[in-house]
Amino acid sequence: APLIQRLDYQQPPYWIRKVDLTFDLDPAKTLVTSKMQVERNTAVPHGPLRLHGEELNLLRVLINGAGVSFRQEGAELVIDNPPDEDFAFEIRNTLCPEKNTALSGLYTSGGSFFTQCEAEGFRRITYFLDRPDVMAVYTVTLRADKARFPVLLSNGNLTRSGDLDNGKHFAVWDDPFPKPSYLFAVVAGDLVAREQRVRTRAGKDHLLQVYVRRGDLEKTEHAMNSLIASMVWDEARFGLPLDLERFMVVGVSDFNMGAMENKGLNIFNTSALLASPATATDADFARIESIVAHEYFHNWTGNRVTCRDWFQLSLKEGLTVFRDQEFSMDMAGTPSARAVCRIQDVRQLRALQFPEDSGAMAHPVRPDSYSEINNFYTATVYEKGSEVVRMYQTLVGRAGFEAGMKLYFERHDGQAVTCDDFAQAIADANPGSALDTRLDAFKRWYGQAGTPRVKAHGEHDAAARTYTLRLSQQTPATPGQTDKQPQVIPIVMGLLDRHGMPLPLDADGKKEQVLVLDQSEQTVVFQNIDSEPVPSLLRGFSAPVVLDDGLSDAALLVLMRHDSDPFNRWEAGQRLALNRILAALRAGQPLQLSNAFIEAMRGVLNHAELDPAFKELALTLPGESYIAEQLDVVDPQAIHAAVIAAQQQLAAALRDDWIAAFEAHQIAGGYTPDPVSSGKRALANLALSMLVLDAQATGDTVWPGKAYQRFKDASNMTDRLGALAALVNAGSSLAAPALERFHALFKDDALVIDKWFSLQARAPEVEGRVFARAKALTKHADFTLKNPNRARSLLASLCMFNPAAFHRADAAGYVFWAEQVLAIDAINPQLASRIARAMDRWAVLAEPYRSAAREAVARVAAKPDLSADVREIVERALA
Ligand code: BAL
Ligand code: ZN
Repeated sequence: APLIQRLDYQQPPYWIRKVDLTFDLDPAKTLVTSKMQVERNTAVPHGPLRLHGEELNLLRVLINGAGVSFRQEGAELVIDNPPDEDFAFEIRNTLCPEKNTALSGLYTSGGSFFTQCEAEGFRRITYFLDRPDVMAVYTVTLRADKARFPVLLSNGNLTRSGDLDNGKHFAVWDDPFPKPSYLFAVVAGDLVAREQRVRTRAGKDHLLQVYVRRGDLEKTEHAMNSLIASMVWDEARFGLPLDLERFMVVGVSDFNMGAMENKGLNIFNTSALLASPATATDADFARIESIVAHEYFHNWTGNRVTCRDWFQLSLKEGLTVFRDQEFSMDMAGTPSARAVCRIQDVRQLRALQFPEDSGAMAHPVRPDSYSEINNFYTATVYEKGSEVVRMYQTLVGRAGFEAGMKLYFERHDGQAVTCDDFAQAIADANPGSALDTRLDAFKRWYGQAGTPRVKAHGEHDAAARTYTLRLSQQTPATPGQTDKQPQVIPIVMGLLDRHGMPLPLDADGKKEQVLVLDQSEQTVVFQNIDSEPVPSLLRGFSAPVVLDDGLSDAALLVLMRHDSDPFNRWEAGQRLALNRILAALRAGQPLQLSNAFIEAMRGVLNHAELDPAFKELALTLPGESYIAEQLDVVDPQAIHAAVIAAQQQLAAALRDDWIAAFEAHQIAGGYTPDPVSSGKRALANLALSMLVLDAQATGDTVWPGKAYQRFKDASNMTDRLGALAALVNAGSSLAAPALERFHALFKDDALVIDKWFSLQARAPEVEGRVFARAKALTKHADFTLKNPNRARSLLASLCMFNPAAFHRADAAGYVFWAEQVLAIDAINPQLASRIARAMDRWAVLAEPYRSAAREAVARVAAKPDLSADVREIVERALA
């Protein structure tokens, strides 16, 4: 597949302004008639009309009602000499939705029709200028068998519907907003809806609907509540109302992504939509709330203002992730609950984006080239992109950012624009700001890949009563980018005295400020500092960088106990743990936690004021992939052994405290997924897992028994899965009967069975048993590669989230990976290329893993008929 370059962008030679689509829906052979109004784009040289199309049967092509000569060139339909004047263009083609296992374009799932058009799925429905800068108004007529497909949905408003001959019926949908083809959607099937009418601030009435399969209706209440909360929030925070009379959300079990923001007709993976206390965990409830919000927020950031080309993907994704993260924080409420959200987001960034930024697939937030755009729906474009948006807000302030957003919509509503347009709007709304004065340098965040390393070193001069902070930055080389320029890095900071009291930073007595690091090296001097302070830098994780402040354990303990910034309190504890783990790994010695660390953790666990949710995060050790990020040569087995040793020591040393914590955080009464209750459940579950782990070491049978009982009696999935995980992760002999029971209880609930697979594939490895079990599970009657959730629940869990089970000295993990990637690639290239990314960082592995991993990647790359998706991943890995 050709490499597409960002700088090659050109406007299309034609615009399609209006589309009238008719679907005769049949799973085996759907007929599509597309009538378009086409207009020559006089801004670019005259040229042929080239339409994208894939896996289509072309029946006829008419221009102004008459046949026309055309060529098919690769996947393109080419008309060499279209008229100069506006013309009517008609295409007829058929396609086979039931054979569409790639789940891109129009496909069937559970007997109903669904679409996924982002990024380039529309060309699998009909021939089109399938690019986001071609925006058209759509009218869609759907015709189908009424008994099998009673519900017929598309974007916009339902304008007509009725019965036809032969048991068929039809519906006509009009979407008044011009949109790119990637936002087009169709749903047809036997679905039911939860409905809610709402009135916005402006007094407009709207109908909200959540469509699901019969039987799932009672699992849609949380999604509906989340949708309403999202509407209220977007109006209150950014002044952005719902612009449609009807807003529909539909669930589908077979879906490559989490969800999709099609105009007025969002389509959701059921895993991001359905929740009940009995079947979904607190984490599921939180994830659903944030994804419903994310898709809803796209209506403005993505749909009303869209991307000029796919290189600008972060324009909508980074911004919309930022918006959903802000929403989740505002929903969480208290400062402590907000901090918990922030910590979770940063953990996610470090676990997924940091490794991406230092691996074979490292790319800028705005990539420079791609061969398959689906490969760039990444943690960098999404999560790092969100951090970039957060830095704008940090540099111009919250009110300044809101003014910038307002200007962005004033300038660009209805347009397809670039990241530069967004940056310019925020800067222009804040003249003279720290952003405006450094805009070009700030935009390096869009162009430079790699996570910047920031070093800080402070010196106190007792005689001069000054504290001099020397900051430096360096961004490591990434594939194709060797020389990096300094980034603009906002560092929110404060200084504490050694008792933890905040020190004034200037004559006004300010206790916190934003330092803007924009040079390779910079020095800041603080006056009137009587004694050696403890710097608290990068508060709230104010920039996506790795900070090395060289702080001693004693200084970290001061921060952990006293920092006014809860994020940095958490971070200090993580750093203490990380320092121990890294020291043991570097020395090749067994890990031994210090007493100071253990006592600090005891202090957190028993703290009278800290929230349980915060305690749970503080007492959870850094993840194995984040630890790997700190090392030049990665031995997954050694990292795993160090983490397990640390857990066991923490489990044993705090045993009585874990018991107290477990008992103190039981909840009486019904289940609600609010932050306070979920924090209590999270801490109780952590305590239980520690107690079962410790019991495994001491031979105690009481706590495994209690865990089993709790597993059986649990009134909600969070507690049930928590107890099951405690047994499975500790390797208890009660794990097997509990797993069996769990499967029997939930055998008819696919989303819960996904958890069952995932839990087993993510269990801490002991002597190859977890790998063997995961491999055996591919033969389980419930396992299939055709359903992305199911495939990921086993394969991504093992290959991407269980390094110690996957990276084996005998290379069996890599052989397994290669087999699965090839098998999935024949069915669903997008899914296969996700799993393929398990090998992104083979080059940093220690031997013997490194050579064996490379060999497996090379074996996949040697297959001649790979999809463009997987080919790009493995070739970048080998480059
Ligand atoms: N636009 C793809 C799915 C999402 O990010 O919402
Ligand atoms: Zn999105």
